[in-house]
Amino acid sequence: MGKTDIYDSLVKAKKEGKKKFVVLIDPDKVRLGNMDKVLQNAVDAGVDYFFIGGSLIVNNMLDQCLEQIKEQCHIPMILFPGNSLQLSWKADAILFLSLISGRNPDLLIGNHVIAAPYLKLSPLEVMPTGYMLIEGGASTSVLYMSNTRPIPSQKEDIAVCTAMAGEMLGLRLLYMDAGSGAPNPIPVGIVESVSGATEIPLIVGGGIRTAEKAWENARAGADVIVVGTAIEKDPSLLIEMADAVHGAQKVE
Ligand code: 1GP
Repeated sequence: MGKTDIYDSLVKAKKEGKKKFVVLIDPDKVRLGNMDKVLQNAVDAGVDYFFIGGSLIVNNMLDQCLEQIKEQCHIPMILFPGNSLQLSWKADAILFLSLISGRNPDLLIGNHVIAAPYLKLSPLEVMPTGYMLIEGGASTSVLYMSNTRPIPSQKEDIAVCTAMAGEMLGLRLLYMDAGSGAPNPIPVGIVESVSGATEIPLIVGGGIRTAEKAWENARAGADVIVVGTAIEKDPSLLIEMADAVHGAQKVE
């Protein structure tokens, strides 16, 4: 198994104005028995990638979850690790997240030092990602676990400067997240401002519950839209959300 070229595909899609739709699978939340429906819908809807991870994984189901997905479809699996224990060679790639909205040194560089030798040996494609938590109206798991404060959702200038700094430091993706299950998804204004101020692909997620909101954020400049909770609750939403995101392609 070799390294994938997922990053290059994201850059190419961005240049062409094409939008990508990602389903977040939290190995703890999706009971493996229920995965069949999600996987079948994901194939039918043309889901581009799976993100696999959660703030905590308490059931040690990561490897089984990755194996089950691989048995049933060819959609690439990208690790979205909540900590450095959530690593597996069974995935295709990893978001190597630096939590640039926070000031917790472990999540800016500390855990990366621990994970680096493992990742160097692994077949995973490593994608350095500036991860930005934006206030989403509740104390989500990621806020508690990361011990950081999110960027206030009305402070667009802070979000823009943080994203620009991440890009200037050489990070290759930006991920703005309101946190899983956030009551308020990221406002269009911040997506527009951050997207307008940076060149690298922009991932947006957290609290997106409708196809309209997914479409709106993609039109505002998100290159990748991530949905987890809404699809865990209702797998049938997956198809309309994927259609909305893919339909948000910018035609010049
Ligand atoms: C969280 O962006 C993801 O990290 C997805 O959030 O579960 O609210 O869709 P939801």
